[in-house]
Amino acid sequence: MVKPDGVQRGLVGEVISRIEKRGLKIVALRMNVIAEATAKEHYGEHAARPFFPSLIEFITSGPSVSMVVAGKDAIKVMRAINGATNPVDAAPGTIRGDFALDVGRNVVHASDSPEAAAREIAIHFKDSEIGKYSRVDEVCLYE
Ligand code: YYY
Ligand code: MG
Repeated sequence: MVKPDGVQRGLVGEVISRIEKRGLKIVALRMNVIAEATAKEHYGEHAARPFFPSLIEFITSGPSVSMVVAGKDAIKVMRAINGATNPVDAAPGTIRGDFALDVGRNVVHASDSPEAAAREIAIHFKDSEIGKYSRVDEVCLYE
């Protein structure tokens, strides 16, 4: 997900470009303003944390871009592309390490496990919205 700060800062293309160039396949994509109830469900694991109210306020403050990304080790690779949660600790070359400074404005979200990915995808997309296709470069990307 490109969060509202990423959209406002014109980073949607940059994020998508990094995902595509890495070889990961975007199989669903939408821009919308996430509803408060949806945001609370998405970040449910953090409900008791002190930053939860501001996180929900921020994530619903404007349009974000949600995606489903597929490919070899997609979850691990996506987390690595994004970088550490706190951008101050994120390595240069990662999205957060290149474009962010504040943990509350860290540009992107990615699921952190297969279970989380299944849960989060179901929150944001219907099955029928997820495309099934091959990219022509898959013959070069994969051994
Ligand atoms: O999965 P990831 O986004 O890298 O971090 P989480 O620990 O799941 O936290 C979700 C989200 O909450 C984080 O991207 C920013 C925000 N947040 C915060 O504002 N302040 C913190 N101390 C920790 C997290
Ligand atoms: Mg997380």
